[in-house]
Amino acid sequence: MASLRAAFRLPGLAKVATRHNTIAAQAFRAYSTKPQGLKDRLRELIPEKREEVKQVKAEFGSKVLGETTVDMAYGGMRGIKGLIWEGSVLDANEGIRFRGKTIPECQQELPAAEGGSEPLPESLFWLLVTGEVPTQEQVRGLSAEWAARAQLPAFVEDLLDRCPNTLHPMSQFSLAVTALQHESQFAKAYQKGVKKTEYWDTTFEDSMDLIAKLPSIAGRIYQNVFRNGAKATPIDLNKDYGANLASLLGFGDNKDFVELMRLYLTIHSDHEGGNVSAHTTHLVGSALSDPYLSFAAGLNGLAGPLHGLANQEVLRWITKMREELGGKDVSDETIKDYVWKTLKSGQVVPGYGHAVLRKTDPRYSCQREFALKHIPNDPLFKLVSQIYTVAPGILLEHGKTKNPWPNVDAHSGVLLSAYGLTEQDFYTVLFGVSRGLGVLSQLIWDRALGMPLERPKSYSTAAIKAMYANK
Ligand code: CMX
Repeated sequence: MASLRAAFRLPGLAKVATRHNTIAAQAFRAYSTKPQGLKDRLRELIPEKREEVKQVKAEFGSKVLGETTVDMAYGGMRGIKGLIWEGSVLDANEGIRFRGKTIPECQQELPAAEGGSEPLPESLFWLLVTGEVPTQEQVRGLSAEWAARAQLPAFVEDLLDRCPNTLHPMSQFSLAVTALQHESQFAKAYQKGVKKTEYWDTTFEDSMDLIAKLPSIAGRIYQNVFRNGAKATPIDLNKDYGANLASLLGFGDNKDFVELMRLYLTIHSDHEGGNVSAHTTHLVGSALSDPYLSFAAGLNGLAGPLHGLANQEVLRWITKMREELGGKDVSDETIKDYVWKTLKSGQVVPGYGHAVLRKTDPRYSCQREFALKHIPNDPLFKLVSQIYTVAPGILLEHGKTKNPWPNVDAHSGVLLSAYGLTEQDFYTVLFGVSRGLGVLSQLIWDRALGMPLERPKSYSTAAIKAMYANK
């Protein structure tokens, strides 16, 4: 409760509070009748978890997790087991489980919005933080709390408004998150000498503020870059996170798009600890950089074409294929030729392959299910489905990639595009909004468990030769 009161005292929020005073008061009253907020539950769980980790270290601390070969060190540390990540675990064949639950299980068990069927991202965040499925009331409380914290400080709005339209949306996103560091309660508490055991408290507050503000940042970038700075619908304190994001983008009236946002934000949130955006956020956070600086670093990693930017690249790649065909029908043969052309020119086929997965990504499959339900006749969806039947065979024949199957990014763009969100350069920003839920829930636990500075050992090639040559 204290956290929500604090949120109402934030300088940025004061301006909105004037505008939405009545609604805010209603939201706060509604929230204050809730039995238990997320922070209260977390406060209860932390001592239990600290004890559990202490026991695990005492009992299993000397067990061997895996061996590291020279190839692994040169090969992007693929397969090296050296991280702890509480929210999710990725199985190469089955795909992701969030706190032990598969995506279909989350779709079944996590609270949805009234009249909706997709899980609310709020409920997934609760699950990631606590390991527990929240009640409808707890989820509503979280929606209200995030809506109440969503307002950006004026200087961040100005900063975004001054960015040239030609600056990539992901760079603007990272810039805005870095600038929000001005608000960090963790950084201020650290300067005042807060005790290590209390780090989690302000990390939680910063994470909640940051997650709450991500849709506002994304909406402002979208309106500025693609809608000539049109005024977006303001945050509605009675709406959920996905619905507010949809409104800020200008698609709030389309209930299917709102449902898509809820699903999208849920499935892109977390993919265990070793992927670039998650690992980077964790690594930078281990230096006790606050949640804003840590997440901005993670976003910069997400903006790489081998990671999150692949969702933008997939649509570019498909658009280029259509252009090259000059209006002729796309057949299996033309797709084959185009995939081979891509491979022979030394480029990757975007949306295919994965560093861990060895089967079709369940995040791809559930987006396909959504498309079959809502947009079965969309021409681009049909084309993406056709590519799915052709590309894996060619990647297998090519023989390089260990996983010829599609990943999450092969499908997200076609869904967005079907509802009119056609600006591909923006797609990774939506991935970034969702990724905040996963990496920040872990950062809270990193602080609660006192995770130390991350500092693996590296060697030079000369050192490797000296270790093993002639031995
Ligand atoms: N197209 C062409 N070649 C591919 C390929 C693809 N889709 N996927 C892998 N390969 C190549 C690799 O580049 C590598 O080639 P070299 O030996 O010449 O370096 C070889 O196959 C072996 O790679 P791998 O072990 O199968 O895959 P990695 O773990 O090295 O890389 C990934 C994983 C995702 C970077 C890679 O599959 C790829 O580049 N895919 C296309 C980009 C993409 O969709 N990225 C999004 C991933 C999901 C996400 O993070 O959002």
